[in-house]
Amino acid sequence: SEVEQSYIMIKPDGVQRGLVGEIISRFEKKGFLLKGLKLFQCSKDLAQEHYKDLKDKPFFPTLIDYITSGPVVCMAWEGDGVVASARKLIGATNPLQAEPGTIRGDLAVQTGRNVVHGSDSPVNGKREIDLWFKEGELCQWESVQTPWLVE
Ligand code: YYY
Ligand code: MG
Repeated sequence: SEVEQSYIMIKPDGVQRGLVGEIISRFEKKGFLLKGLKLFQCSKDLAQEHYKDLKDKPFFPTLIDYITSGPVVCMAWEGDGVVASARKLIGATNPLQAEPGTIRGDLAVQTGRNVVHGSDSPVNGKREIDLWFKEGELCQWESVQTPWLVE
């Protein structure tokens, strides 16, 4: 598919804190199309591959421990401009700097517990969806809302 997709993931703190519905709801209400969704406990290998660009950062080992500390919710969302828009909905990496109204701005206080991940480019959106979802786990479907969202 040529349509832009973003990999959005509710991190273990978001799952433990009962924020799954709240976070999914923000993307649903915005009007993007949900293509894949699962609760998943990931391996260290997968977490390290996902965050491979950060492997030399001092916080990398604790980041991997955190992401593998419990189940995450993996999502693939689709739509024109979804990558940048999702990053706006999510807010700044440091939740204390994230604007009110954003997910991190409303629901978190620390960079190391910032509840949600969003891809930083369409290329990484595709890379991360390929990494986290297997063949057959994404759905091809049309939402009845689409004609009321896109003219
Ligand atoms: O894309 P985003 O999640 O907003 O930030 P990244 O710079 O890609 O870092 C990924 C992840 O790493 C971040 O969500 C929390 C963690 N992290 C950290 O623990 N300490 C930092 N100084 C920077 C990032
Ligand atoms: Mg990032």
